Amino acid sequence: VGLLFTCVCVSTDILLFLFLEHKVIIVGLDNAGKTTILYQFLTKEAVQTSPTIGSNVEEIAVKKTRFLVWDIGGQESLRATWNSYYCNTEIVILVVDSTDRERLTVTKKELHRMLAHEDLQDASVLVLANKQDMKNSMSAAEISQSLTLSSLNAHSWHVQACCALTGEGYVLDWMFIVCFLIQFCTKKVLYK
Ligand SMILES: Nc1nc2c(ncn2[C@@H]2O[C@H](COP(=O)(O)OP(=O)(O)OP(=O)(O)O)[C@@H](O)[C@H]2O)c(=O)[nH]1
Ligand SMILES: [Mg+2]
Repeated sequence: VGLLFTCVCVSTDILLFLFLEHKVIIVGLDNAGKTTILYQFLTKEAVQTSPTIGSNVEEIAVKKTRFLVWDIGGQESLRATWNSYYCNTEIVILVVDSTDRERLTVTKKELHRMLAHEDLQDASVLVLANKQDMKNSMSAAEISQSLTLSSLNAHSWHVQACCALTGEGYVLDWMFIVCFLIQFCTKKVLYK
């Protein structure tokens, strides 16, 4: 009976995941490439961007699953407003400029502060190590270590190297499948 109950719960979770809309926020420091990533997802092209004041929001559908994706401006003066986007967020995408070694400690501080917020307790984290086309870019492993991702015991996370200009490193379907797997296999299913 226990196994049957678990199977029913898992199936319900999968169906709910597939047919409901999910809220995603894209955060990271200014110039990390967040807006470029959002529109690369949508248009499959590198669009010309300017610094985001406030946010951009787009709905992205992957088969029947819809994601409401908020791209939030990363300038220092805007970071205090990030928390107004946290409510009901299921997936946090943190974009890192992999060439920006100097500000990685600032990113780390922002990430850990953000994940301490009660509205993000159930959110999964996808870190995109962007700008891999640039010389001297840090690897995904280096970024993972500098951000101390392994200390994120309360959150499911995954780090992925990518290049927003070419779209290399994140095939949209694949990325959301990863989000689905980390969110449901590690949290919702196992801890039910
Ligand atoms: N070489 C390279 N440049 C990139 C890449 N992704 C983004 N850029 C460039 O980085 C700059 C900043 O990109 P945006 O997408 O506007 O950055 P953002 O994170 O949205 O910045 P804010 O809106 O200020 O928070 C632009 O000139 C992009 O063309 C990448 O993968 N490689
Ligand atoms: Mg932007």
